[in-house]
Amino acid sequence: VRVSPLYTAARRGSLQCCELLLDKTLRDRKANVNLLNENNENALFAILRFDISDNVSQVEIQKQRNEAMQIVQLLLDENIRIDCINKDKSTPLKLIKSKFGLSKDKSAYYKHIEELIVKAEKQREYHELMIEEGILPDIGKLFVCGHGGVGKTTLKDALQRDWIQAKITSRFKERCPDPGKDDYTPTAGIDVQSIKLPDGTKFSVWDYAGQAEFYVTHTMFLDASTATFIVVYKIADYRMSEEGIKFMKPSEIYEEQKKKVEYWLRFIRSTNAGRKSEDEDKRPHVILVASRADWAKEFPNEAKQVAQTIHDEVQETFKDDLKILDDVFVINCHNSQCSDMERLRKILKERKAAVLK
Ligand SMILES: Nc1nc2c(ncn2[C@@H]2O[C@H](COP(=O)(O)OP(=O)(O)OP(=O)(O)O)[C@@H](O)[C@H]2O)c(=O)[nH]1
Ligand SMILES: [Mg+2]
Repeated sequence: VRVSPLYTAARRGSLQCCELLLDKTLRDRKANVNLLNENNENALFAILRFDISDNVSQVEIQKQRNEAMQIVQLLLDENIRIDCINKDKSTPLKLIKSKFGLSKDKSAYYKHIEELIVKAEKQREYHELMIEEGILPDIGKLFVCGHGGVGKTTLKDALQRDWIQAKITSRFKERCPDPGKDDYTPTAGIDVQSIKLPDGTKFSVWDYAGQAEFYVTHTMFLDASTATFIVVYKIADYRMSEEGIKFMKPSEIYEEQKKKVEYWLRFIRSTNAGRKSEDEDKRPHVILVASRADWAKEFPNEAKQVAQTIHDEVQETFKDDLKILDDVFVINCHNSQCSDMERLRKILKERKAAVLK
């Protein structure tokens, strides 16, 4: 029977053996991660077929599961084929699904593995897209960053709506949720989409999930000198406490929001390491957008002031690496026809024209 050492090691759940076989210093003597066994299964199937005995202690079970998950991640990092089809016409993901009927505990374990695989799959799709996008130089690139739930996807949608669409969709898209009512479906990974502003100007928008720094590689910002980054943060917020919802004014969350903005600016800067430019125009251009303007409508001056302060402070901190535009935006991301949204569109268009030149 033809079985590769890696398959056997994974089948037995031996993390140490898998690591040895895939050790980078082995170079071309390293195990081939995609070798198949007689049933056309690669090592990803093998680790899914690794059975942990029920007759050992809980601690031991947990330890073995942890190791198994590390093996899965190791194989994924080595670019193992996720779409491998065995003789029964099954794939690793299908095999996992067949395990969901098991005990609660076991299905949680397989769900975890499924998550790892799906995440890797997304990451790979995204890399492919990146390569395709690389040959579309005529479209301005827009990267929308910011923590989860700040309003990136909402903003991206609103930018595209003209007044007719705004009217048609006003009952749901233009309506903004109250504090505590803003639950939503988070963007998974990165959503790359080609959008058109109402006047027809096109952009390819890279809408990140709040957690997307995990997906980002340095190569994606190779042409950051021509890209535009929008960093979104909240100008007002709320906390859930035992007494209910506690509303937070701009001045109360200023420190926290500034930290978040700085986090993304550092992130943008770090992915551009080594691309420092003396020429200010060649630095990554960043637009700061504060969302949830509607929640701060009782303190419009405070909101403007806090946004301006955050802007001025980070502009100073990052002045050698990033070009943070002078414009300050405090926006309700649902309101596609407000004057700040219109001003944002105008800035984006100018930026694109400048890049094309
Ligand atoms: N009131 C109000 N709600 C907003 C605003 N912007 C976004 N929201 C709400 O906030 C929630 C999250 O918005 P999204 O645009 O999906 O957030 P996101 O930044 O894309 O989140 P991730 O994809 O998880 O990173 C949704 O319920 C939106 O309706 C705003 O300006 N005002
Ligand atoms: Mg989103």
